[in-house]
Amino acid sequence: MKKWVVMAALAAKWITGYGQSTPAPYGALPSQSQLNWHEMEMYCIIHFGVDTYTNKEWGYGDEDPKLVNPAKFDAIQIVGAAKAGGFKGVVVVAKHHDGLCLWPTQTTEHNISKSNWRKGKGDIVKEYQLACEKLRMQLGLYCSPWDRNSAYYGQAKYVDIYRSQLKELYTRYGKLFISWHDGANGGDGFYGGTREVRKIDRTTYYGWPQTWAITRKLQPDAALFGDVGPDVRWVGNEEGHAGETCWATYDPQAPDAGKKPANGYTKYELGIEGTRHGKHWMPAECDVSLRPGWFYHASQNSQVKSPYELLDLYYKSVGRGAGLDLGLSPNQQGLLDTEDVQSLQQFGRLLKQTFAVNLAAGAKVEASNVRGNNSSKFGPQYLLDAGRYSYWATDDDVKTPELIFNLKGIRTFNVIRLRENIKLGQRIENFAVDVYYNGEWKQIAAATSIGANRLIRLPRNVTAAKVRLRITGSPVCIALSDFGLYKEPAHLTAPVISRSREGAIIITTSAPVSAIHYTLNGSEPTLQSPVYTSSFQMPDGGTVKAIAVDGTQQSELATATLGLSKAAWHILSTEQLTTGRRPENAIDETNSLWSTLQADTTKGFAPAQLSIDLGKAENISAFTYLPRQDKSVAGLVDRYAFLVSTNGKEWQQVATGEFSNIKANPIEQTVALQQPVTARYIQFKALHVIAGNGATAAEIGLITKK
Ligand code: FUL
Repeated sequence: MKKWVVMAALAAKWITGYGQSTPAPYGALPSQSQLNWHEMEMYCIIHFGVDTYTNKEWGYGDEDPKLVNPAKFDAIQIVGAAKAGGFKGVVVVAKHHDGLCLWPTQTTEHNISKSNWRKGKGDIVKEYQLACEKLRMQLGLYCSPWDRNSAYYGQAKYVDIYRSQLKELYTRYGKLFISWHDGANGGDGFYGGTREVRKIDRTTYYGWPQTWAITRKLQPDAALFGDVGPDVRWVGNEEGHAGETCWATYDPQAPDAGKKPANGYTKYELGIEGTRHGKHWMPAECDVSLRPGWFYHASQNSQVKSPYELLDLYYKSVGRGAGLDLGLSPNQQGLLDTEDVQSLQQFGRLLKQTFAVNLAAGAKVEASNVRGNNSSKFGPQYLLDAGRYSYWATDDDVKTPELIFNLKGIRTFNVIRLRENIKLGQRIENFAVDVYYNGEWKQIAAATSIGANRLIRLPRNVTAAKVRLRITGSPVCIALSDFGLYKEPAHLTAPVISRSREGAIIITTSAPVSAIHYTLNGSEPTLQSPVYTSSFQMPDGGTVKAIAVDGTQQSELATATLGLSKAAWHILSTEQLTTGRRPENAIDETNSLWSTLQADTTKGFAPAQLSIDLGKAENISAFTYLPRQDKSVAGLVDRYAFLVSTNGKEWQQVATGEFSNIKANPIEQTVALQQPVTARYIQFKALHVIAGNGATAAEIGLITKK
């Protein structure tokens, strides 16, 4: 008996030694729900609710549910547009921080049944479920843990309510692919009328282990998304890109010194790159909105991302082994605007066009090594089939093999795709790609992490008949499932529109073109529109649209919505309150900073202000605050006041409020005044900041309605 065991072990060793068996998995491995998530690659997240009607990004929690009345709401239109874009599912925000539940919940009165929409009988979440079923899209749900409406927020009772909400969502709407838990937590709010600040410890308050146990039980196939997982992590920005190197594995840690690393409790700043050899399989999700904000704001209608901007984000998220979660913002009617639908459609077409044909298909592949010489099981032909998990493998001790693809002829490509069989873990450290050109090999690309997907967009077209892949580093043998060469269609990049401190509007292109056509009345430029020849002035601001044309090619549209010209503006000379970087930087039309941050960190935050003389009286309908764009959160203003004056001495406050979500999404903030005012002097007051002892601004601007 014993003898047999020994012999069996020896036989197994012999087999492994010759690489006949499947390579041993390496490191952390994905679960079934994570594999499904990786295969989806892209999905959308839909924000609609009271904010859609109040023009905010975060509701306070005191909004009347009657505000919500999407008369033409059509989930098929919205989910259909996502599908046309190539997205495989949608995450519906069932409850945002304002607490209004978009389904008829038993857990709180603050829900859709209190609206007039469909006479209080409607269920928005249900509509999405049905649309997804019809269009064969996957459904996910977002139920914000932070609830600015609930009187019980901060108490144990609220956690029970939250769990009951999840239970309802998990049991009424079919199978979910993801349960999405945002990271914004605690702060001021309505809280049942107390209107106070409530702070919670987000590492402990929600009792995540028990809460997640509910998900596992009721939705065993759903991936759990949170700042640090546990299944999918936040990439750490709301700009839609992962790091150039991005590992699917992760070692989460609490950011606070002294706290033990804890899986899924707190944000970890390194989401963008992940952790090589990390303990957990926890790939990154890159969330970004199709518009600047997550909710619909008419003022952002001209800022819908273009198909090529989306394609760029696709390369920087999905192309780096992460997922792309694109925000959609239905309007007050409950529909996506035409621009949004068109951009999605064209992006979907572009993706299909680019990836329709693998130019490496049919290539004769020479591999420097095949595991156990067993080509039928581990041969390189598996790199060129459609399977994500069929793969080419090498012997255990072969970690830097090479492959030569003898293409079926001379091919021109500009995108390279690689995928590992992630069921065996993330193995490869780095690799390079060469082409055979004029009798020698020439390197055209090199990169690091692969995992579920790696796309390399080459700076220019490459034409070759022979391509070589060199794996340049791996701790273990190779298990690669995909090698592809693709051709993204040629296009002209959109022109760039900017304005100088002197008010000159300048339109440029990165490469020479035959002409730039532009309009100033909001219409789309055509070949008949005026040709841009030199810079011009637009004292009251407005919308500039431009296209570049070269031969038969036409670029995408560039749009700039500009406020009042700042040519005549100057900082009030009496205003010497700042100790940091110059106040002038806030009106110089660049991203340079005005800052009152002080080096002495023992000093607390002191409200800061900036007063500007406009040179003449202007009719002001809104002001803008562009927060710092350098990724730092120091001095980011999240509570403001805005004052005006006719003499620069007596001031009248005309707006005050919060810049919500500015930390995660530091985009330009536009605040419309209740009523337009005429004034020569303005003052921006920073009442509160996200971090640091002073305030910062990249730009302050004004909008006029003539
Ligand atoms: C964040 C939220 O605070 C934003 O409002 C938005 O919902 C975004 C997708 O997640 O955590």
